[in-house]
Amino acid sequence: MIWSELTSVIADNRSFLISSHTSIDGDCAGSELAMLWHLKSLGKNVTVYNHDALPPKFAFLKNAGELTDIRPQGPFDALMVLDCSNTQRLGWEGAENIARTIINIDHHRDNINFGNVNIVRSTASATGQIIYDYLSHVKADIPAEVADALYTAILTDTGGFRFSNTNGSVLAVCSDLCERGADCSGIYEKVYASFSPNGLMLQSRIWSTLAFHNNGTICTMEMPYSLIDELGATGGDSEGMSDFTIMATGVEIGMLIKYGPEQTHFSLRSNGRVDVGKIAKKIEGGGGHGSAAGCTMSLPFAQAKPLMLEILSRELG
Ligand SMILES: [Mn+2]
Repeated sequence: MIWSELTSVIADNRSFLISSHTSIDGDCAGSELAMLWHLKSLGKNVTVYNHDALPPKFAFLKNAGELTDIRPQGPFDALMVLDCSNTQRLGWEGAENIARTIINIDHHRDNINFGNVNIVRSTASATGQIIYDYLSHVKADIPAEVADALYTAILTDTGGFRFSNTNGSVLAVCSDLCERGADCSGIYEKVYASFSPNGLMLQSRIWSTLAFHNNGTICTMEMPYSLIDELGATGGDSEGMSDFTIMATGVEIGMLIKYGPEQTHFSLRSNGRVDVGKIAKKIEGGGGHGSAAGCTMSLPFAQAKPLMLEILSRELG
C-alpha cells in the first residue's frame, strides 16, 4: 500500500469534493465523514456530494448534514471517490471535468483504477477499514465521532459481522474504534433495530406470505408495492426481508417478490449451489452476485411468479 502517494496528493491540493456510489450505504457515509474530518483537520475546503440523499437511519452520525445531494458548482482541485468501482456508479455526470485530480479509494473487486491515485484493496471488509488504516498510518488522533463513522462503515459492510469478510483484522480495528469511543450498541440499535411501527407491520404482512415450493427447495415471500402506502410504511422497511427466504433448512433458492400492476421484481438469494446472478442476468436489466441478485419482469405478478418458479425449478434439476 503506497500511503505516501495519498499523503502527497492531499498535501498538494486545497479544495476537495468527496463522493460515493448511488443509493449510499453505511460504508459510503462513514468513509465520507471520516475523510471529511481528516481533510478539514488539515485546513482543506471540503464538500461532500452524493447523487442520493443519506438514508435517515444514518442521520445520527456527527456532521451527517454535510452529506448533500445538491450538485455543487465546482471546480475543485481534487475529487475523492470512496467505495465506488467506477465513475458511472457515482450516478452523476462530469466527474472527469470537475477536478484536476481524481483520488480513488475502494475495496470492490471490480474497481477499474480510474483515479490518478488509486488505493484499491479488495481484501478490506469496507472502504472504512482502508481509511482507518490510513488515519492510523498518519497517526491521526481519531475522535469518538469519527470512530462512530468508521465503526458504522465496517458494521454495515460486514452485515453486522455476519458475512465472510469478517475476520480477525476487522475485529481488531473495531476493538480499537470501540476503545476510541465508538458507541457500538447504540449504533447497532440505530442501524438495525429502529423500525417504525408501520414498518414492522409491513414486515409482518410480508412474513404472512411465506411459502415453500419444489419439495421445499425454493422459498418465496411477496409484497405488492401498494402495501407500502396502504400501511404508511416506506420502501426501506422491506429491506433485508429477502435474506430470510434462504434461512430455512433445505432451501436452495429464496426470493422476495415485489410487484406493481405491470411489473414484477425478484430479489433472489442462493445458499451457494445455484448462481442466482447468472439467472438474473438472463432477464432484462437483471444482475448481481452468485448469492444475491435481482431482476424485473415486465409481466403482472400472476404470470411472472409461476414463470420464475419454473426457471428456478429447472435450474435445481
Ligand atoms: Mn463498501
